Amino acid sequence: MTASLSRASLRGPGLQIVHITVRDGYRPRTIVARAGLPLRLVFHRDEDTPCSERVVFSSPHLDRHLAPHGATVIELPAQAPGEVRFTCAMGRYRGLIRLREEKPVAQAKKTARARRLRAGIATSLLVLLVSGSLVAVAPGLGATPLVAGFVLVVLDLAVTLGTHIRYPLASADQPRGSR
Ligand SMILES: [Cu+2]
Repeated sequence: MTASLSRASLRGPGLQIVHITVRDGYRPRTIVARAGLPLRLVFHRDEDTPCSERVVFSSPHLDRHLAPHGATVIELPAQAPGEVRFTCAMGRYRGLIRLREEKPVAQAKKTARARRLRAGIATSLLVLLVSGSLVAVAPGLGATPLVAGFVLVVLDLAVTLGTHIRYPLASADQPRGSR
């Protein structure tokens, strides 16, 4: 059983892919994909009725032949958020692709995580600098400031890296250097 709604899966940076079965209609009928990324559609046409011979897209305007009892790959270019309709030549089979922007919330979380990591590293460097200076300025204190500094740095890094490992910064589905 194929669900009537399917989310395009991400394959490495910059590629999303979805498989569609063509038989008495399209399954899934509704596809959710990310806007601004190319979308690869693999049509598996399990019939040879003339009805499903061609698939026509609303955006971009494409009209493609689908091999009977075989797979046909159709690449859609990156597009703005919105809806793309695809139908058979007669308009009897209907499918819909919803192109959505990546959730701004997820984006904001990534930015906040990056900021936390930078702040954590900056704090560590500052603590090392201060404790190092104390040793130089007040030799009477011995190595105490340095030891205390190291303990603080280790604690700080543990907290920072702990957060970082739980929510990795570089998510694989984020295309590098895209606009
Ligand atoms: Cu048709």
